[in-house]
Amino acid sequence: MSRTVKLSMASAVVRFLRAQYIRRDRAESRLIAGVFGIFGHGNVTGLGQALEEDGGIELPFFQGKNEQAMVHSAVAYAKARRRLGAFACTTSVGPGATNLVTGAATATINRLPVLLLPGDIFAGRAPAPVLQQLEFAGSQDVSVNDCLRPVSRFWDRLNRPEQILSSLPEAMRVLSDPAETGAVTLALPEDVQSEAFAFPVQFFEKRIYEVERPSASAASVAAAVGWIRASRRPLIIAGGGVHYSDAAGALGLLVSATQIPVGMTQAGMGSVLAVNECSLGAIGVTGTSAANAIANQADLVIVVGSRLSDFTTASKTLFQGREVRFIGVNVHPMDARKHGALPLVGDAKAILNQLRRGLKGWRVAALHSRHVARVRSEWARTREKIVAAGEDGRLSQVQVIALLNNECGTTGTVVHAAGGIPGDIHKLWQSNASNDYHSEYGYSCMGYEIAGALGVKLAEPNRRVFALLGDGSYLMLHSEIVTAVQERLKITVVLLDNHGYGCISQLQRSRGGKGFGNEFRRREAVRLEGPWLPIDFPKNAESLGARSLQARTPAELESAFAAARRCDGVALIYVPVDLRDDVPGFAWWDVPVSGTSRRPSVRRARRQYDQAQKSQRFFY
Ligand SMILES: Cc1ncc(C[n+]2csc(CCOP(=O)(O)OP(=O)(O)O)c2C)c(N)n1
Ligand SMILES: [Mg+2]
Repeated sequence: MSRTVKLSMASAVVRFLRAQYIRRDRAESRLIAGVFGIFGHGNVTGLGQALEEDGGIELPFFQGKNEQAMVHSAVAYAKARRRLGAFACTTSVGPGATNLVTGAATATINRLPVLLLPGDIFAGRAPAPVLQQLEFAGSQDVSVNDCLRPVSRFWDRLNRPEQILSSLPEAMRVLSDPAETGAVTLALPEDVQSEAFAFPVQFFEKRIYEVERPSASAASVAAAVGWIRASRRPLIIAGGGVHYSDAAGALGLLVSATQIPVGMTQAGMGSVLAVNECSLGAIGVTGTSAANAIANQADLVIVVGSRLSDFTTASKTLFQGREVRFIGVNVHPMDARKHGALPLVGDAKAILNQLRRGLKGWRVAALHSRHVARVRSEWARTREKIVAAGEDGRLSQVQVIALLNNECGTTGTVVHAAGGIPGDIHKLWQSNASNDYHSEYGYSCMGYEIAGALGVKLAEPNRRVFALLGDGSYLMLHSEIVTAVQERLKITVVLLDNHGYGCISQLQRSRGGKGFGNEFRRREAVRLEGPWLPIDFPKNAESLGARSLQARTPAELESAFAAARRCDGVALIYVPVDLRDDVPGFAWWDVPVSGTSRRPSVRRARRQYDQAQKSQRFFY
């Protein structure tokens, strides 16, 4: 008989998590690096007690201020760690648990590991309905935690302490598997957390989850090599999978050997640096003129680690080459086969090395390289014009981006997620380091930025970390400023205030609409068309413990950066900017315009929409 130890179920969870490790390429680290938490009656005497007694330095506790934000921090941590480490998030029952849903979706869509441990209603049901229990008349086997099922890659409710013996190893398998990973939810009924049970001692021994680097089959690599050798205008799309698999080096070698140009998705930025003569920068709806011109005529697109979202494919209008075909390099078979691609299923680094060996001695035609050089220099000239200072001397959003790009150099990382910023920064950013650009554009979740910056700083303490966000995102979720102050984490928040949901307002107007519901104005008569709301963002940040700085001109921004550099804690740089759309776009985005309207501008926009839709292509 195996030896046992009597523990509360919550203590057993904590002791188990402390002993889990992840390893890739012989580098080993803790799979669960720490726990974010907010306590309530649903977890304080269970998991809270267990963390206090058994967490130790191996499982440090960080106090969240909003459950959604905790998951954002955890997502950002996992992304910065290239999935070689994750955080757990513990919550109470009810609202604490449902606040996790948006964070869980953010994790899952970005394929990033996060362990969610919401408290749940009593398994024993004696006091039912417990405080915050939403009852379902048709079943007593449902709680609000079931909302987490469709946004989780693994979901379980542990109604008996011994269920963790089978459930926790499965949860760890999913967290550490590159193809399966995402949010993993273990709902922990509050009575079960506290229940004592004799667990086998062996359960708490060290376990290592090895992240393998599976290669693609020789036959599929040979077929892909044949396609590439036969191509005249090939293009590589680098997505987040390049970073997750730590494959930027392998991509660099392939590209320098073959001269195939590279366009990058939001998640793939930094895969090749701006100085690389094969870098076309951003691709897609928010892409550069260079990347989109090459994509438009490509006869072969090699997609590496991308989900091919509508922003990357310009809603399926980007690839107009008559006989264009696709090769899909991806650890997930679903993504590898998108656009009817020849699938190379496996690890990006391993497969890029296979392709390089297969392509030995081959490089793209000189004609293609000359075309790439031409569109690159055209784009460089266009970019210069876009970021040039305006005549009024006031800072614009694009100038802030260009100056922040300089400020980051090789040692800083920008974190962004939603609003007008992602589009402009994707197009204009010039990566000086592979990890200088952290975008959450899978879910593009407002409010990710500051919490995300905190997560990046925990993962990469030696980097300078900047959260770049709009006033709307700030208003939605800035509470983790307090957590950063609490943890003495140095982060710099750059807040661009355009008095509203600017990018949505621009979208509305660009589709023939009148400004409606997107500006931060007081109500006048029936509409929000009165004076601007007097929001004092610098004071708000200061009240939370941040140092506030302001900048209205490029010179003021430079000195604010210098002051932020000297500041040990959280600094907020407040920059008022205009609500204007002067950055050119080089691709279409499918946003349906009303089929009928009293406004002539909307009817015109609908005709343009119908026309543009004709360029959509489907590949099987
Ligand atoms: C949680 C969430 N709610 C709504 C949206 C839709 N949305 C995208 S951008 C945006 C406006 C963001 O405003 P702000 O942060 O000020 O940036 P701006 O558009 O002004 O640049 C909205 C409402 C979203 N992406 N995320
Ligand atoms: Mg705004």
